[in-house]
Amino acid sequence: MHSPDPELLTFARQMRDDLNRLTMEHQFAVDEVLTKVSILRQEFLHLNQYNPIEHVGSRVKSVQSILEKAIRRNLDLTPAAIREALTDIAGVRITCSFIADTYRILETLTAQADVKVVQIKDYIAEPKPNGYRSLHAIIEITVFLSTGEVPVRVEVQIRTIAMDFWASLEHKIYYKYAGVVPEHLAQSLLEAATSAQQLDRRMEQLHAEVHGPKLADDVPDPVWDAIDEDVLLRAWEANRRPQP
Ligand code: 0O2
Repeated sequence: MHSPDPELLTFARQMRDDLNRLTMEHQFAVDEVLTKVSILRQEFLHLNQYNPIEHVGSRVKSVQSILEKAIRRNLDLTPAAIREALTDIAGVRITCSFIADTYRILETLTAQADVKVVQIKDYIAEPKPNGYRSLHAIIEITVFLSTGEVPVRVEVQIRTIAMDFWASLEHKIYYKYAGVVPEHLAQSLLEAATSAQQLDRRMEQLHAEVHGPKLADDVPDPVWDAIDEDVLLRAWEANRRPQP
């Protein structure tokens, strides 16, 4: 092999560095979102003695798969064009117990002041024709680097365990048949999606029946063990005084 053009070599190094930087920035953005989700999860558990999140996963696309998608989309192969067009370089997937929890998590996450909502797609209210259900949000958050602030977009998918189970099987089937799923399998998947939806509703009803609005009364509340009585009385007095 003849030695490469030195200019091309310099360009290749620059491109590699730019793309590595792009993935690094997206990894930082994912870390920020994971911290936010972890705080929401713990706060919810603290307030309600109930954990609405079953599982949280994340991934940042590799340089290789970023380039493949950019080529598929016929994008200009520049870091700026890739950054602008690809909104799923960073992905976070949150699996919840119940449908109501998916909306609650979406609302609380997107209401945060440092989270800019770019796009929301509600495939729970309006499932895809193949039966796919999930909430998708593209959010933008700021990553603070030594070189300055960078806005970075993260795709957040929020769904129930049943929706996630269905989506992961459908994904495998879709790839096995390179996107052309035989009719009988597509039909079975659609029926399975309906069953998953019914299961979600059933589980939510059961949960409401067991816990219902009386959740707070049912849970033993060890407040008297946590605060010494003298301290409690002093705090009570202080809080009853008119505040300046
Ligand atoms: P992967 O391998 O999971 O990353 P876009 O991402 O912009 O090209 P689109 O359709 O405009 O595609 O965005 P949308 O609808 O928000 O979907 C983005 C992601 O949601 C997909 O990413 C999947 O992860 C998931 N998804 C969407 N539709 C389906 C579906 O029918 N079945 C399953 N199993 N997952 C789905 P990628 O890049 O396609 O795949």
